[in-house]
Amino acid sequence: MSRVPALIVLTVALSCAVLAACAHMGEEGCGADRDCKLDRVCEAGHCVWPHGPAGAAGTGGPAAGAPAAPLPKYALEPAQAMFRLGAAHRGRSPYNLPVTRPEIAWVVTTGGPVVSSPAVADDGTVLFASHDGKLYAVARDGTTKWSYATGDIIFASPAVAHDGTVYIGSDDDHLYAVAPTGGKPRWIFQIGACPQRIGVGPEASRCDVDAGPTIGPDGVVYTGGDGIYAVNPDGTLRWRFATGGHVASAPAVLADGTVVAGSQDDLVYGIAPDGTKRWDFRTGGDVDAAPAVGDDGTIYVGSDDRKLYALNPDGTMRWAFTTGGDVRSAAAIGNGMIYVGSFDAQLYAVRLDGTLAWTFRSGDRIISSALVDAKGAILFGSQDDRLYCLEPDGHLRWSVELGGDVDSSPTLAADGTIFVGSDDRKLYALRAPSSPPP
Ligand SMILES: [Ca+2]
Ligand SMILES: [Ca+2]
Ligand SMILES: [Ca+2]
Repeated sequence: MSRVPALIVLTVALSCAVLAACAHMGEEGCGADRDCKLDRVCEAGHCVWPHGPAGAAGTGGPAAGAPAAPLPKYALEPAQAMFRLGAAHRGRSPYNLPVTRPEIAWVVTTGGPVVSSPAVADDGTVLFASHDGKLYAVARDGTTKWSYATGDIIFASPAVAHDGTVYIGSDDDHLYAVAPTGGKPRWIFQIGACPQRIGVGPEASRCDVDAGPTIGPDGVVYTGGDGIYAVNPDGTLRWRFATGGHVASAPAVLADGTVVAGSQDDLVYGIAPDGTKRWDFRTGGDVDAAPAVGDDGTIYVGSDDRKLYALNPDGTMRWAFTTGGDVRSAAAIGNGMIYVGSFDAQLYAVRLDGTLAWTFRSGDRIISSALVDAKGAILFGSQDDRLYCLEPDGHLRWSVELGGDVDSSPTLAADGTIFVGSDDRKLYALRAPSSPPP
């Protein structure tokens, strides 16, 4: 693990942003595998099907990292403004979804698809990112407060720390800590030492920072790249755990501090707070879905082998539930149920014992992770370009058609406003007509 001095990294990144010389993100073709839908990979600027499944063997093992400095344990309430609404990734909102079909209150149009899932800060500011490489901060009325340009496209979702610092990962292989005012970087941390940070081919995407980031209860920032990373709030490396494949899965944190993340080496890893491996669990495909942790510590995680797994906190399997397609979306946990979308276009409601309660069929693949509201209603997007709201029993409450795939996971503000991104380059704010303006 090479720790490049922050000043050098900052200079390089800012040069990229200013000159736009590092950006390869045209609407046609691709700049990295992550630009490509499904399992296609980016070769010579075009999305193509690989010749066979990438079955890289796991080479997991603790890697040399900085010694872990002691941090105050649970000194603060866990942060909530991040992907899946917390480090347990339950996707459970304390607020209520609109009872009637919401209307579009405003949109922010960016320069690329918005796959990133928005986060709402304490002051109501909406943070999200776009394939145009920028992190955006938008006020409650829809006006853009600031944006911050990274050096490549962004799939990741922002996470907001207690002091307002916004963390975002970019396919330029860096994790950024951006100040809440003015969008200036507090620090920039390079993930891995991939020889090609930006551009085409597997080497350019292996160190992409497209997982999370996740803020642990102690403020440590967890993300992925060519392994699983723990970064201290001051921007220094806490530890790195090497994996046998790219980590695109946002790490989740168990109550005892165990960090759980999946990898394209087909394994789910449980990593102790000191960065050493506690266990791993082998699935039959890439694990690009973020794990979610139930109230009893059960870990729910999907795999490209079409299954949703329930693992005990020690990494042993409790059950596996088979869907009809790849499971890339994170499971939502609420109302005594597990909700997960699949590439077979269905959202599954699975009981805690692994039996099926019901399914809802959308018109295309589901990558978007569902949100469960305070009363058990469910919200998710589909590649049929719709955002769906379901009653707790699985019946449709309403749906809204947007302008492109909805791979972004929607989030919900206290006033009932929904925020979600779409491949039509827009971030949407949706609000029921009866709701008062913010
Ligand atoms: Ca990259
Ligand atoms: Ca694999
Ligand atoms: Ca579509």
